[in-house]
Amino acid sequence: MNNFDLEQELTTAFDDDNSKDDATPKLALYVTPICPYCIYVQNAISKLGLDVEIRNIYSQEHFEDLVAARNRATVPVLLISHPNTAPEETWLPESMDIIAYLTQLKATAETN
Ligand SMILES: N[C@@H](CCC(=O)N[C@@H](CS)C(=O)NCC(=O)O)C(=O)O
Repeated sequence: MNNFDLEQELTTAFDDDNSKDDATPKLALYVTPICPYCIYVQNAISKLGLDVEIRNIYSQEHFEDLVAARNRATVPVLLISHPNTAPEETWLPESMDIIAYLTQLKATAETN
């Protein structure tokens, strides 16, 4: 995700036309328990105090969803779901990009 896409994501997430509850994206992080990059992202999530569902890909269902979406099983990947806008889902890989997105999401939420 480049800076423009990131900005679009954040703008969509807190669009004035939507109520805050409807506009807030639902977040799920695909991980394995032994992946250091995943632990790194989960520590950042804890520090930011964000509500992110953790999906362990040792579960067949989560593994299949991840591979279907990305054609690979590399983790961590953040699934960003917008219930009311298109595109409905964004799969964001790369631990540093995930943390950058979540940090900006938190900052944007605090200023709204
Ligand atoms: N540059 C990536 C590295 C991610 C990575 O190497 N993940 C490992 C686990 S720690 C993995 O999923 N390896 C298995 C694979 O790529 O199929 C990041 O920072 O997120």
